[in-house]
This record gives sequence, structure tokens and C-alpha cells, in this order.
Amino acid sequence: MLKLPKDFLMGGATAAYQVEGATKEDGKGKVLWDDYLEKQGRFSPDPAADFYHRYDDDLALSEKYGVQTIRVSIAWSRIFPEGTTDKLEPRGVEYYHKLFASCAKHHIIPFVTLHHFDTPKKLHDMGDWMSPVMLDSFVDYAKYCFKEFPEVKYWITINEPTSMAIQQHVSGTFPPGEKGRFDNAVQAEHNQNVAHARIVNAYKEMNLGGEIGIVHAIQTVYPYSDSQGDRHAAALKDAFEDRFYLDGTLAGEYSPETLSLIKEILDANNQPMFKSTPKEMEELSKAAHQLDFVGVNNYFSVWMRAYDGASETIHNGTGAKGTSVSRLHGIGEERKPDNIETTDWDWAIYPKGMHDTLMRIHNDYPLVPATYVTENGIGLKESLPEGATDDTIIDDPKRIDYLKKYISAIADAINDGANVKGYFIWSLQDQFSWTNGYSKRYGLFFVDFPTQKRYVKKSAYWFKNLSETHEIE
Ligand code: BGP
Repeated sequence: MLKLPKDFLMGGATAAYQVEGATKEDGKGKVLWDDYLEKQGRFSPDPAADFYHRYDDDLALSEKYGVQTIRVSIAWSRIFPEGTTDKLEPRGVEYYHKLFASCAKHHIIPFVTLHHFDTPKKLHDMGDWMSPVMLDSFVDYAKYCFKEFPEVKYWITINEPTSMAIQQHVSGTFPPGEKGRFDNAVQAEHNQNVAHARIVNAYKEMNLGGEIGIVHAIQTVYPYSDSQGDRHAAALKDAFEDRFYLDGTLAGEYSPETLSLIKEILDANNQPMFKSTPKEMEELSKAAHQLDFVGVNNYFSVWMRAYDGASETIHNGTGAKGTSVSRLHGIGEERKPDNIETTDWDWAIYPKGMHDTLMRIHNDYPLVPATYVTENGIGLKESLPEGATDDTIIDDPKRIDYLKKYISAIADAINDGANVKGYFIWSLQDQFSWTNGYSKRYGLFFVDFPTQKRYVKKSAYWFKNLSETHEIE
């Protein structure tokens, strides 16, 4: 039987906008999503999991089921409603002090993200990650949080810079919904790498004794076949979606090969290369040498084929299996081998991808002292059985099977030398999904959204046992 190390932390992940609800309460400022979602009319971010009012109950439940650590994010616009630090909202500050006190009460360690896809609207309108005002304000807000919340010992600068950049500028699934602007995506990623680095360097100068890291979405990329074309498509995809920001944040420099692959993509699309300054590159290098940990979000893997046509992407945001399309001009086309199992949202279930990603960090980025798996889990269509009572347990064998396989892959990577120190399931409780609304459920705890009642899933019992025994059964 596979075992996890004794001090391995078992956690649950959340993000402010996906759990808190209360988007108009206590002076919270608007973020990029509010008007966008309202106009789209598919689903509302309120009430989400109503965590703004129910955090203490959720943390009590977490403690009961073996959750030792939790990822939460601070909603920047609760503290600074306009993003810039000239206007402070004390009710927002108070809320996070209460949340962290509740974590302490329930013996749960918070890992706190400063930016989880929720740029304040005013800064988004100025250009989001492309705006120097946004970048400076982000650094100021981070420094404010470091001073204000000494009770936090683990900080995460940014959640998934690449997901944000690509969905904002290439696939168009995040506001402002731009498509095919590979150049803007690369520039936004570089800017996020730099903002992250400036914050890490500032944190280290403040000498607060805690740890700081960044969370990356890393999908493992494989060639569809052994042909030269497919192998090159995989290298391009990996450079664009993984390697560019891994190099920037974990090595502190972009390797010549990464830069040449990025340039090839931009040239193919007649778009200019990103801009950087020597000072920015110094910040990147300094930060990479002081980073305490990297968070890896890995759910699925992709396989690439050579492709020469126009870019076309279709997002499966409803769970209609087999409807996703991703063909990117200058990169390649996603195509899964037939024997690979997928979820209803077309995410390939491939635990070996988790192992390979963790080994890649271990082998290719030797500056990284420690790794946490900061998100992993499976989105399923789940419903409350008829006649459910308070004690009803939601049966989710698919989730248990998925977790077993992926956590075993993590244990294998640890045995192969990777320094993985903890695991956060996405998600702690069912929550709001940015592009899928409320039907894609990931939680250990089922949330009946109309009543906000919580029901325990079988996977929570499985998780509790793993957390207590560290044996993967
Ligand atoms: C990650 C994000 C999370 C979460 C998760 C699941 O990329 O950090 O915020 O949403 O993916 O994705 P989805 O909700 O699209 O299924």
C-alpha cells in the first residue's frame, strides 16, 4: 500500500469569488466579473457557497473531516474597493481577520492567495495585467496585507497567471473576452511574473518569517504521436501554456529555447514579441532565488497534433461531453488518444500526468525548495437524492477513484525524489465555477445552493481516513 509522509498536509481549496457570495456587501468594490456575468445572464456569483457568512461552519466541518489546511483568497476589492490603496474598506479588513481567527480556532492553516482571478473593475478597465497602474497597485495591496495580517504564515501571490492570460486574450472565456491575441497573453503573463517577483522580493525584505509562493496551472503536454510535427506542436503548446511562466518564476529567466518557441508562435500569428526591461529580469531572478514554494494545479493532460489552420476554440461550459475544440494557429491541435477516459467537461483523467509534472519541477527547476499540489479534483454532475435528510451522505465513487489514482501518483513522485509537502483538493465544498456556473461540483461537501445546507460526501470520509492514516486505501 502506498503511503504519504507523516508531515504531509491534507487540505481543501477555495477562492474568494467562488465561495464568498455577498458581492455587494460591506462596501465591496466591483470586479471584472460582476457586470460581465450579469450581461451574459447564465449564472450569478451570488450566493456562491455563502462562505462570507458561513465560514465558521465550513471550517468546523473541515476540521471534523481531517482538513488540516485550507486555501482561501483575499478579495482585493473588499479591502480596496477601487483597487488602488487610497480608499480602504475597514469592514473587508475585519472580515479577513475573523476568517483567519476561525481557522486558528479550528486548527486549520490558511494558505492565502492575493489574486485569484478577481481584478478590481476599475483596474481591469485600465488594462488589467497590461496596465502599470494595476501592477503598482497590486504590489501596494500585497504589502498592505503582509503588514495587516501577521497571522498569515503562507502567502500565494497569484493563482494561475497563465489561465487568466490565455482565457482573457486567446480563448476569450474570461473578461474582456479577447480571442487570438497571443501577444497580449504573453505580455500579460510576463507582467504577472514581474508583479509576482516584486511582491516576493518586498515580502522577503519585510522579514516577517512566513513563506511565500505562487500557484501555477500545469497541464502535462504530450505529443499525440511520435511524428516530428506532433512533437513540435507539444513543445510549442508547453512553452506557451507552461514553460514561459515556469521559467520566469521558478528559474528567474526565460531559457533561449522557451523564447524561441514563444517567438515562433507570435511570428506565425504576425504578432510582436513581448517587451521586458533589464530591471524586470533582475527582479525575476532575485525572486526565484528566494521563493519558498510552488503550488501546482494539475487536473488533466493534453495531447497535441500538428495543425496548420486558423485558430478555433470551443469551450465546453455545460458538461456536454465531446464538445471541446482547441486548435491554435502557430501551436497545434488538441486531440486525445481514444483510450483516455474523460470527464463530462472533456478533461482527460491521466494520473501519470501529475507524476510527470511533479518530476519536471523537481528535475528542471532545482531552485524550488518545496512543492504543494494546490488544486486537483474532479468536477461531476451531482444532485441531492429525493427525500434527503440532514444525515444523507452523497455517494461519489468516481471522485474517490480519481483521488486515489492522483494521490497515488503524488506518492510515486515523492518516492522518486520530488519534495511534495501537501495536497489541496479542489474543492473544499461545492462552489461557483467561473465558466461553468453551479452544475460542475468538486466539493468534499455538497452544497444545496438554494438552501445553502451542507451534506457530507463519501469522499469526505475517504479523505478523513487518508488525512489520519496517510495510507492511500
Ligand atoms: C482552476 C482555478 C479554480 C477552479 C478550478 C476548476 O483553474 O484556479 O478557480 O475554478 O480551476 O475549474 P473549473 O471551475 O473551470 O472547472
